[in-house]
Amino acid sequence: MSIFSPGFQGRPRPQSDRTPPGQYLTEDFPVLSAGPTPRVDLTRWQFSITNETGRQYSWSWPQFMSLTQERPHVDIHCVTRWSKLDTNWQGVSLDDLLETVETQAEFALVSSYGGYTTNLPLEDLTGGKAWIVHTYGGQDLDPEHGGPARLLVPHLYFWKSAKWVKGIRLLDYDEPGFWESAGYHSYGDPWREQRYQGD
Ligand SMILES: Nc1nc2c(c(=O)[nH]1)N[C@H]1C(S)=C(S)[C@@H](COP(=O)(O)O)O[C@H]1N2
Ligand SMILES: [Mo]
Repeated sequence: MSIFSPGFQGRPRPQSDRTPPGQYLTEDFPVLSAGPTPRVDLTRWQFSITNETGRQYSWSWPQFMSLTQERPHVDIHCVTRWSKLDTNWQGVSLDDLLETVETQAEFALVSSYGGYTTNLPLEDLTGGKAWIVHTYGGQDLDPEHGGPARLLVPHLYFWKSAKWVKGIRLLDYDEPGFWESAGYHSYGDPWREQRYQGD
């Protein structure tokens, strides 16, 4: 007989030591979009990084796809409390995209086809922590999940991972994006439960 009585545990066990506080695990892949899904033709698709002096660095789809491809295997955490473990993506590291970019900027404002924006420190896009991904689970990224390509920054809440990513502006000052202007936390670390301003 077990000496542990399931009825008398002090507190619920976390579902995994990879589940941040206040999150529950899901096997689904919920779609969260603040507006309609933009359709972006690959012949017109362009991704650009603009530095603080206004200099623009751009990649067409073939140029982007010819860069070194990485396969991040990561856990993702949405501020609406679902977390999904072991997601598999393919894309290009921001380290590679930023390699030729001249900048002293500290902040980044990411923008999407469709108008969505989100901000983060430039430091959080470098050091092997962020990618522009075009494949999920071995398939082309669904338009609903951000295809043709989205940002993936899994160490922050998933609203920072802009779908249908179009460009990144590097700035000397922090400029809040769409959800950050609506009261969401400016940084959004799921392990510190930084959901809303003041958390
Ligand atoms: N362009 C754009 N990117 C976005 C969003 C959005 O509404 N528009 N929603 C964000 C939020 S709140 C989350 S949780 C994730 C959801 O990604 P998914 O729909 O692939 O699960 O995308 C983020 N990126
Ligand atoms: Mo979200």
